[in-house]
Amino acid sequence: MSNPNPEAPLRASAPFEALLSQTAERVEAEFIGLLSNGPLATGHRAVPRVPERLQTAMRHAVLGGGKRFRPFLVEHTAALFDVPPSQSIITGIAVELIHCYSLAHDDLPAMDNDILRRGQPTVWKAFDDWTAILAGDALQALAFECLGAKTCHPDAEVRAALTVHLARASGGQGMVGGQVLDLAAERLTDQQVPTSLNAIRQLQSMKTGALIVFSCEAGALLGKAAGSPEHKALSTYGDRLGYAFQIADDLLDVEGDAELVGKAVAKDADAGKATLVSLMGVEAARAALQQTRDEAIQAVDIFGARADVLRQAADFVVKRRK
Ligand code: GRG
Repeated sequence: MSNPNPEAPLRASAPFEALLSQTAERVEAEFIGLLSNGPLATGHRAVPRVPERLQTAMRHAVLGGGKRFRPFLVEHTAALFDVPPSQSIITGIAVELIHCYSLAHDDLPAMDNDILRRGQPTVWKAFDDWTAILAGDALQALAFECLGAKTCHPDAEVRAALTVHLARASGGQGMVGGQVLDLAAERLTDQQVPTSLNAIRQLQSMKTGALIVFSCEAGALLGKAAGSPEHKALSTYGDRLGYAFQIADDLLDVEGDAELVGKAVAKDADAGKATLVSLMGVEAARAALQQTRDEAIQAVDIFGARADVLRQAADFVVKRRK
């Protein structure tokens, strides 16, 4: 479904899937512009051309797939503060660039050694490992360039807050830190393998949760509501949603269809890895997923009916099959 007027406020009454694909179309169009090897559309002067091989690998990593769930969260949390999609999209693009870089690196032979992502060959498989590493590096740099651009937000303090929050969510105390804990537990014999539910939850809240929390808090930051009760509510919502997302991902690894999911499944189980599902069991994991969804929905009570889209997003996470 395409939106004839990209400036138009979002209609929260539209079916959830239609809203999600509306965001996905916006994100795709923005990425095509950003990675078309012209001057970057981030409000800065024209920059030297990106080498063609790098550009092609970056495009492979970001285009043609993905639910774009994180930009969706940015867009719809920002809408609660009357920030239009034409403004919030740049922050959504920044977080999706980080997400895509993390997937390109996670799929490398040195990490998860995956050959399929979003139904396509992974970046290293389509190119080689050094190109995939460097494409991921360049996507990460581009994410922060986006946040520094005036098109992201006219207020430099808001841009600085977004930059600090995204750096923390994606760096050593967030996604990268969680990935290190995960790989260290799997590979280093002198490391304690996290076997308690709490340890796994902590790891996952860094590895997967932090970017989702950022995506939800971004709305409050863009709406100049940092530190407000509304900001706190979105942070709690993001935390619960991130946890639900991870349980659902672990359940998909156990029960999912590789063709639909677009990547290998049963990897964790085959590797004998402790996951939320292996520790709780499938039935208890389903119950925890439902309870976490309820907590996410409750967290946004403060916004009343305006947060209905976010409530639907929590349901989407519970029901997703890919
Ligand atoms: C390499 C620094 C570094 C970090 C990797 C994100 C990540 C950290 C690893 C991915 C492992 C994984 C499968 C985590 C589960 C949650 C997750 C991030 C799933 C993929 O995200 P989706 O479902 O994917 O939003 P799409 O393709 O829709 O964008």
